[in-house]
Amino acid sequence: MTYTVLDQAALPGYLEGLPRVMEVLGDGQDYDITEIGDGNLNFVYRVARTGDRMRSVILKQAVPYLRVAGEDWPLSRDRMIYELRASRLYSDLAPGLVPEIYHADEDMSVVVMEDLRDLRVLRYPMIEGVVFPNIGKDIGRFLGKALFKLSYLGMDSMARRDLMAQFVKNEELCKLTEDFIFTFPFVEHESNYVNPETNAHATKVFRGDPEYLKRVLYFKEQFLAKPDALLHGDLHTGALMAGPDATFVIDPEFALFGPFGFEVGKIMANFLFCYTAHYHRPGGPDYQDWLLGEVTTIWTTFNTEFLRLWGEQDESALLYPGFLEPADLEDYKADFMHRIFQDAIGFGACSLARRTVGIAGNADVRGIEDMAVRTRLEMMNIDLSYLLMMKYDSLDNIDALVAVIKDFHAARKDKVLEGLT
Ligand code: ADP
Ligand code: SR1
Ligand code: MG
Repeated sequence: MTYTVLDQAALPGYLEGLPRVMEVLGDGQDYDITEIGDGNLNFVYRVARTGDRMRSVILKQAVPYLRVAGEDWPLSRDRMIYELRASRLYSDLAPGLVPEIYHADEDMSVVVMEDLRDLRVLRYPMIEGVVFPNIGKDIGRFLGKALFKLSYLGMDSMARRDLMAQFVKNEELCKLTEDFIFTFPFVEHESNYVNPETNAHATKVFRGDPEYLKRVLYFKEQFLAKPDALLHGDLHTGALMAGPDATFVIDPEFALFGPFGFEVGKIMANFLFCYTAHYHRPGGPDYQDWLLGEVTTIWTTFNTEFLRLWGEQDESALLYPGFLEPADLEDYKADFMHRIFQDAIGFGACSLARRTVGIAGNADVRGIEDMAVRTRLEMMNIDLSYLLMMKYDSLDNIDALVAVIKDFHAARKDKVLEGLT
């Protein structure tokens, strides 16, 4: 089919040609169609059978530009190819953690999928202070399964290289990450967020510090050069949908082979942003404690799941049965997980900086209307990024990380709270 942008009028005709989708939507004449996309890149519609909200699907279409920047910023539609490929893989290895795909259409850059109608994009209830009892565990399980099974530990050499070839051309989105996460926030750049005070603080704290910048460059180097596993590539709280009993991962269009720590650190950092936001948002200290507890749970669950799968695998691209004596293998595993842990902190520090001073900031803090409050919290995230980047290689376990974060906040809390209410 020749590519056309589907507007609301064209959606029924498109969907009616798809038997699986019509099974979900059922018989009837009319549809209720709403554009629900709040993302940065694509158009997303909910199509429901009029009068029956339980009969609905989500249709997502990539357009040949970067939506957040407008039609003048071209971006090829190829990103949908990678979203579809990654979605298929995740459906197989993490069923129940990703939406069911009803229809995949590479020519039209379209995916039609299960409507997670009773769930919310995690970022927004987290801003409101809603507790999700299983969130850290679900995220950790997803990370453990996906990162192990789609790595050189879980795949044989041939299958792994074949899979790498299927993702190597997701070049434009990789370039967005290289620029917008690892470069532009750390220099003066026109794409950066405009808040003169915050910007001046970033310049004072890290843009002029070669030790910090060398560390950022080291993490960019890892992102470019270390294809550990297939990553989702954009796993933040806006790419998770959650309810009291369910967690789903959406939006894997940035999928690439990259370092384990990038995936783990990015999502952990999103919980740290939210912590800062709750000096002003309604959750207060209890919610902040919960957030930090979930950071721990994400890490410990990931670590346990990853090692559980490793315990079941003795042969893969990396592994050869009997290559190490059992005790030596245990040492190797401990070193391996330790490296991922420290990398996750460094990547998390990049993420904290990027979402504070770069394009596409997190609503947690950037959505605060009172500019004086927002600026104060942004400065705090800049300082936290600096601290974690300078300390990542001296933190040996999750308790040490939590202690450093707690000390950081304890030292600043009173000053931040002055006049905040
Ligand atoms: P983008 O790639 O443009 O960032 P997303 O995949 O993040 O788009 O989707 C944008 C929004 O659409 C999400 O924030 C969410 O509100 C909604 N959405 C996406 N997928 C689903 C789904 N399967 N069920 C319900 N809502 C969804
Ligand atoms: C222009 S960069 C836009 C950002 O949105 C996506 O969600 C990614 O995080 C990307 O970095
Ligand atoms: Mg997206």
